Amino acid sequence: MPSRRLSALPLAMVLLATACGPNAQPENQAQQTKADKRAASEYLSQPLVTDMYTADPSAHVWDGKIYVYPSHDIDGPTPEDDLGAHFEMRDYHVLSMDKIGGPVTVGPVALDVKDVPWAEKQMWAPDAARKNGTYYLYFPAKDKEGAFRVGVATSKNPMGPFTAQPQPIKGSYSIDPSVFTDDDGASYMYFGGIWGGQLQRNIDGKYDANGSKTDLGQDDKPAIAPRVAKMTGDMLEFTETPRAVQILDEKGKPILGGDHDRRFFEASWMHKYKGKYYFSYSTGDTHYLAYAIGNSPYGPFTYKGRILEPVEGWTTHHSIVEWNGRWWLFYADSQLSGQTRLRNVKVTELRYNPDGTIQTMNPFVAQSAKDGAAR
Ligand code: FUB
Repeated sequence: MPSRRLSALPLAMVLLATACGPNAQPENQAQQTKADKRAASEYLSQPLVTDMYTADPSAHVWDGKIYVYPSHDIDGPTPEDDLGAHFEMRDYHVLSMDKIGGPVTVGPVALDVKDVPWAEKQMWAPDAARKNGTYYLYFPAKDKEGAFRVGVATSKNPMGPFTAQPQPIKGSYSIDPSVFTDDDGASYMYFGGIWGGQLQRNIDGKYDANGSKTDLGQDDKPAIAPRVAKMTGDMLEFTETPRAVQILDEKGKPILGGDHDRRFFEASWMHKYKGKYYFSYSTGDTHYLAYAIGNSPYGPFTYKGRILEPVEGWTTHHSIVEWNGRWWLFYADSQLSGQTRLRNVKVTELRYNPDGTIQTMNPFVAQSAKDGAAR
């Protein structure tokens, strides 16, 4: 993915910023010294974990405890490019917390790419689900042909270790799986991402290695849509061919490909609030977290606005979960490293307006707010 000018903490500030995670050092401290300076107090929230780099946090509350399923960023050798080749992740670790703001436990390796028979590399943003006492870890990875597929692995423990199914989910493609279970017990997987996520190379559900590198290049046509598919009762397969998730503007027209401030890029998440379905996502190259509301898990969804303004680093990816009667946004930025490929997960409270819209947040604390706090 392209670089933006980054800024981050000097090492001293990083050490001060080790909010609630274990106190070991990040894997690649040398990178921090390259970064520009930004005080920890300028960020809306602090990294949950500082002894490893984490991104793409998918949070769930099970039996009152918070579990976060993140990507595990590593500092690999591949240069940064527009297709995210520099995101070279090879395994997952699960985080857990008894309460938000409390200590964070980092689990051991929950799944390693070497233990997934069909996968070769790039273990990107995962999600998890629970059904009948089994935990399901859903993850995208590139297969031996270089095509992203979505795999599933199971465990009796939310922290893993997970055992992968021998094949990816039939009919799956692209990245960023996110599984939502509705009140009636039916589960749906939302997925997809353009550019490096390859959605534009899977228009008919079949991978075209020579397809476009970015999007369809048709700015006046509906943007490429994320996908949704209902899961089978055993949570291991799709019951149907994935369908397009329609995101409409206020006039009921599809958001167009050229509308980079609002069109879907990656990082699908679904949550339900007061009987409505909230589909949220990243706009990628414009760096927003946006959301749209609908009346069915299949949509259509009407665009409503932004949840989060751009963070430090090229990309963020989020989840939204209710815990203890309040709603929380988990997201990531590059505060610790100043580098897009080495991110850290965070959490902050998410607030609704009385009409059900979400209050837009700024990932940086405004100067006026800081002045007020200092008085
Ligand atoms: O972490 C790798 C990729 O970057 C994810 O799959 C995307 O959502 C973006 O965060």
